[in-house]
Amino acid sequence: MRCDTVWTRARLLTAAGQPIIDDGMIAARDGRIVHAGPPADFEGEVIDLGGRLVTPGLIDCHTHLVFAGNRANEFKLRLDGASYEDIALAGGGILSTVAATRAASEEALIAATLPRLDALLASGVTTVEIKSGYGLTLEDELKMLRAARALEQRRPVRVVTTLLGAHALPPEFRDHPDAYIDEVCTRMIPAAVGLASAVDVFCEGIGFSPAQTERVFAAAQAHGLAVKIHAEQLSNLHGAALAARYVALSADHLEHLDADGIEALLAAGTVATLLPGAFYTMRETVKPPIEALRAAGVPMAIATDCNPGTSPLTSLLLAMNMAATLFRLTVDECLAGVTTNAARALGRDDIGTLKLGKSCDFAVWDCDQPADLVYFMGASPLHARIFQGKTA
Ligand code: DI6
Ligand code: FE
Repeated sequence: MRCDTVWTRARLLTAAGQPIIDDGMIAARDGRIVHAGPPADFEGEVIDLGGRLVTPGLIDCHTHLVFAGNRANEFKLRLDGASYEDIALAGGGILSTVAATRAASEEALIAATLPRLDALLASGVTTVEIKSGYGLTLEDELKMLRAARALEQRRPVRVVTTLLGAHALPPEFRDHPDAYIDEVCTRMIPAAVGLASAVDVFCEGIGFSPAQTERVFAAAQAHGLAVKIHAEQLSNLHGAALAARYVALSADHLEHLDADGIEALLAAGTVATLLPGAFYTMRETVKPPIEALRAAGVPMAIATDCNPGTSPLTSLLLAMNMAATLFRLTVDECLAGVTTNAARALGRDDIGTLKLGKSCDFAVWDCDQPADLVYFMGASPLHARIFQGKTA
């Protein structure tokens, strides 16, 4: 059968947890997979992969990749003993990135983000989720979302955008949090339709309350947008259970998730997204309840949470290593966390596995087993990245 491109001699992993197909073949037409499996009769441009490991393209399903400025100084202050909260209360933290991001043009944001995006692509990423959340005004939140979407014109990558207007209380609303939530619900969410596919909230003592979170979720659903949540990162406000009531795509962080929250996530089909980079950077001590999530069968995703404060991490491979080393996820769980379950955390059924009709996004690795991808830290064994059927 005619197709555009045929890749041969792959050690082919069509989906996390599946057996590897030695001498595997992938064929694509118009950027979609028309075959992924043992050798078959397909004609097209032939590319010999020389027995290298092939996995679905990796998906980083939770990042704050677009921002201006740098908070290495805060990293130094924390080494000198200051806490994340001390720094935030002194006007640093998220609000210092907000000031820099508001001052940056859309083009400057794109330029500042490209090196971080290139690092993710070098770790085999073909799809990346990018949140707003450092603008905190209608104009600046939309500027961030436009900058994120514009990255698709600069690099061969899929960008999925999320409105995170409820990331922090901006200085101009310092004493009026509910008025700011009004701004998010009545102005930002309607304006984000068409620019973002989901709405996220930082539900935390230093963020927004469950009641404020619920107002944002109701407004998102009224405008046909999916919801996600930063929940149970520093305390248990039962944000995950609230998100599950709104059939959230994912609940993220979850260090302080309890049994009721696990049950709610399972019932709603909401993905538990683990962010080990923030756990590591903040030197947290309470781990997410991995064994209970595993026993319950809640799908777990892994992401970098790349952001300038709590997770300055631009390697999804290292995020997998941290998930295995710190949280004791298995190799198969790590691979599923950055493919199958990451796609589900974005509400996407066209990516995450190498199956008929899906986008032909895959990574070719200079190694022969999935454990190599989780085990090594630092150098990326990426040999080639294929996005929509073309070598990227
Ligand atoms: N949780 C986090 O860890 C980041 N945002 C959030 O909701 C922190 C973002 C920052 O410090 O810039
Ligand atoms: Fe985050």
